[in-house]
Amino acid sequence: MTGIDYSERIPNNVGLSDNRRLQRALEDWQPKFLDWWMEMGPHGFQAKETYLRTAVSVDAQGWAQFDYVKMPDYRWGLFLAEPEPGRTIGFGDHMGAPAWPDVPGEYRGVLRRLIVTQGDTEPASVEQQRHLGRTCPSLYDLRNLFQINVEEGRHLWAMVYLLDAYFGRDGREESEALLQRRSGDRDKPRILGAFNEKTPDWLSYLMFTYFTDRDGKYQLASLAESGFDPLSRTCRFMLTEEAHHLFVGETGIGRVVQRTCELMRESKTDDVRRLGGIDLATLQRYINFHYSVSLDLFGSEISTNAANFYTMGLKGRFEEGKKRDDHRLKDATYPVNELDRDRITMREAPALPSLNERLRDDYIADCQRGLDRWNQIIKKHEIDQELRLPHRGFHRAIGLCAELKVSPDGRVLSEAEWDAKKHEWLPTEADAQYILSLMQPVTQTGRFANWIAPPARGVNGRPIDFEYVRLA
Ligand code: BYC
Repeated sequence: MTGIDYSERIPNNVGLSDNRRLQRALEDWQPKFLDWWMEMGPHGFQAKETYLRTAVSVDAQGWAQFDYVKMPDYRWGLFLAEPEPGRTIGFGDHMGAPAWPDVPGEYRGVLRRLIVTQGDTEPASVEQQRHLGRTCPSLYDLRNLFQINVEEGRHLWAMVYLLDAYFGRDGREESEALLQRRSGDRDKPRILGAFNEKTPDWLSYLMFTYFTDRDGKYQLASLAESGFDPLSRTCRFMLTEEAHHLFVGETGIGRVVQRTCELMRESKTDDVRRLGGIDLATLQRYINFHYSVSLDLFGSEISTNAANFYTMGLKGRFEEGKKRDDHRLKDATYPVNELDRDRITMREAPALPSLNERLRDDYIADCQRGLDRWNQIIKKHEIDQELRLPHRGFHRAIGLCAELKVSPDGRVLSEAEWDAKKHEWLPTEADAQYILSLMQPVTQTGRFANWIAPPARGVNGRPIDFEYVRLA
């Protein structure tokens, strides 16, 4: 069961050939997916051979195989993690009951919406990143971008499988709609805010893979706890792929910080723009932006939706199994933000409707770990500056702070105060123009753009100067 059957038109480890109805539905969807990929996938590189990894089995040992592939020939398919024999539901009203092999009728609508929301982000991110290839800082980075793009495409397959296999005609309609919405399109936008923002340059992309892909990690981990077993198994396998996306973000920003520090040391100035680098102040503004739009992805501090998802056994907490409480949370409380006139304070709120905030807290602590590592790089260069996460209320569009103007250090401001300062805190038009001016493609093997340091090592034991994408 762990091996993936590549002799079939749709590679899978779900026994697709035994389910003719599902096979037909997915074979009908496959060419539409490919049309979408050709129209909205990486622009200008579809015919180039890229050194990509493909899943060959879903167990912990060596699930990946690396080889040159043209992206449209990538074998997108359906992969579920191994079933856990005797798995029971770990939280909510059905705690202790056997995990559901099928959708419980009464939760059908809610579950479908959760799966559609998750599924919608996957093609959205590919659309956001489709023009980056032509300004790549190196072949190594170009390859990593394409790896992420094909895997986001596969994550779309993962959600479409659930919709087609378990939600009948409604599911098939949702699968079609996932290919019809477009990131940033005013008439048919993607569902969540951050997935309609632009990713116009490589700094934005690295920030996106650090901050926004990390939301993916926390949402997928919560869905991996689901009582609906096929969703749990799908998400467990997706998480193994997600790790690489987070690696690209963390090491990518780390390499930018490294290069900035080298330039600062060489020239004894903070103003590394003169030398074609990205100054720490600009990096801080990009962090502020991407972190705040990613915080919005967790929903409101107080959410009856979140409470219902949990009580119904559909979406758990991060690492639910490791928590030492009753896993029902009917009487528990959790600290959330509150507005006390013009100050943001904390209060204990009922734990169930606070679950979005709790997941956001786990996410924030994880984000901070990367910043600590980047700050270590700065310190190693004996530079007395630090990158910081802004206050959680800063620049928010969802939840308690959506109507407020909050400074990075957490003060509630008047409109006038905000307007006077926002250019110091968020990327400006001039920042964006400067970053765009740096986006000159570097495509010789082993060469890197001046604004980013080379990585510590290559992919899959290959050297840094390996021909990761064959452009000739
Ligand atoms: N933008 O009760 P509330 C990833 C809506 S990333 C626009 O607080 P809830 C990836 C909300 O839908 C992970 N609308 O929200 C990363 C609700 O509308 P309805 C994606 C928003 O439901 C990089 C209303 O506001 N996965 O995988 O508790 C690359 C009230 O909100 C937003 C998931 O998100 C927003 N930001 O929580 C590739 C997991 N936030 O229902 C991939 C599945 C809220 O009143 N989704 N709204 O019409 C969920 O668990 C939940 O839907 C959310 C929202 C956590 C997103």
